[in-house]
Amino acid sequence: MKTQIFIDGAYVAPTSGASFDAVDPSNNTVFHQVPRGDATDIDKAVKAARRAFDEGPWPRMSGTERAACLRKMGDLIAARTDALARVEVMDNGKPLPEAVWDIEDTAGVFHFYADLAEGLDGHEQKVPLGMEGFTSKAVKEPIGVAGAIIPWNFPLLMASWKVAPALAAGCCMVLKPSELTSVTALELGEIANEAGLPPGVLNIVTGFGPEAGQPLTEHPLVDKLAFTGSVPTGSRIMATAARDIKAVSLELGGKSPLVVFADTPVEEAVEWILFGIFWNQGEVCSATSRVLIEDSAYEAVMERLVTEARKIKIGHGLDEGVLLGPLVSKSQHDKVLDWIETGKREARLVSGGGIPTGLEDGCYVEPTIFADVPEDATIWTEEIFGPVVCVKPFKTEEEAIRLANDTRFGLGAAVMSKDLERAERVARAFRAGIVWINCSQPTFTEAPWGGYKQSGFGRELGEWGLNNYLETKQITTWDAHRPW
Ligand code: TXE
Repeated sequence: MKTQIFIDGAYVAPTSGASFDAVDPSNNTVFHQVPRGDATDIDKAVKAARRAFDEGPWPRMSGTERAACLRKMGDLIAARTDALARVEVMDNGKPLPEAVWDIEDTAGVFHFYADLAEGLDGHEQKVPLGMEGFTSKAVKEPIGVAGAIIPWNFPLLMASWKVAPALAAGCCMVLKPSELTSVTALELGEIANEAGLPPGVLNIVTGFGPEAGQPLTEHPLVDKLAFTGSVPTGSRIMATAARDIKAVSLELGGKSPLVVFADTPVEEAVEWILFGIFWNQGEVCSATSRVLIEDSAYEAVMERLVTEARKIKIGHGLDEGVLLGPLVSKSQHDKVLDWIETGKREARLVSGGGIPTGLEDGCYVEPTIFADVPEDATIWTEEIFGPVVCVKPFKTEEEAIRLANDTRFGLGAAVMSKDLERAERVARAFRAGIVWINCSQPTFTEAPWGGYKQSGFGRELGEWGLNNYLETKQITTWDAHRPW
């Protein structure tokens, strides 16, 4: 585990010499010291990235050359899967099998963007013009120096969603991981060096939001900011970026609905509700936190949901068979428990709602289900970001769509029905960027990811993720031999 930040291809102590605690949320003990970067370190990192972009080889290499490096990074991450996953369990709390998925996915993201980098070679689009004597084409170029600020729910995976496409595009980057889960991100420096990434292309500065994140958003040499996190921080970043017109992409929170029609087999509905909200402790931006069930199926689905939720094994992420680990931190734990208290006043608690017996030393919360939640209840409208689901019956398709869309968020939405025409109709009616039919949450590196409304803008993953880091340039030529 690294104890220094990574700037210009080397691990260096932060200027202040200070560090902060990495805390294991399963027992609230400190397991590591993370370097506490600040504005001075961010300035050094941004200047290193700027030099690497303006003078270094990276943006001038062919996509195929960059791809070789990205592919190697993917291979090196894959080779360290077990070690990185175990650190992720300690830092974030998630169960080991889920941490292993994260790391495998992270390696996959680097491999995917290696392929897309190759695709950039020779990529130019002829633009037909309405005037003779001129020819025009559009070419893609890297946007420049990118600053990435990421959250704590999928620590290394969230880094890869930004680092891999940025590097594939030819950008240079400064990455600021979440102060709650910085440990695996710091390993990326060593991996980058082993893969032969030129110095300065990737820089990693750990630290707190106001101390390290804010200066990155304010730095005049940064061209583009990519952020995943809360709405208030996203709003602040957008406002800061507006000062000198930096490009921004934001992936913010959600309050994602799942609409279950009565023709869905009860077991299938329950399986996807459980996965949708209790996977990763519910600390998922697209988590199925609101469930709408057609009233004729409401009782049956609720009964099975409660029965199955009570069977979920809660415990340390490294223990066999555990499906629900602790929440990421004491403050997130307190926040979720506060929401549950609010929920008890606003709706009917039908399962969970407390700290599991015997696990009082960690940040554990029982899988919690609220039923008959009124549409003006704050637990129905606000993101809780924990293992808490709100359920409500509906009568008609129109009502389900209205309730599903009645939110300031628009990240995920899901519908379950054996009538695929209806499912498709509802999917199209959702005002959300990611829509699932007959499932909820599966995420694919190839497919666009991002939100409508206050869930942000810009799309990550797939070719859309690459476009976030590309400029489009028009090159128009006058054929001097032809009349003007
Ligand atoms: O988020 P923040 P927090 C939601 C979720 C959660 C809540 C708060 O509801 O309970 O947000 O989590 C950096 N300038 N999501 O406090 O503050 C910070 O250091 C620049 C949803 O962790 O948004 C971290 O790296 N950067 C979400 C990152 O922003 C700043 C995932 C996220 O922190 C900054 C996480 C500043 N002024 C939380 N202040 C999702 N969409 O998946 C903080 N940061």
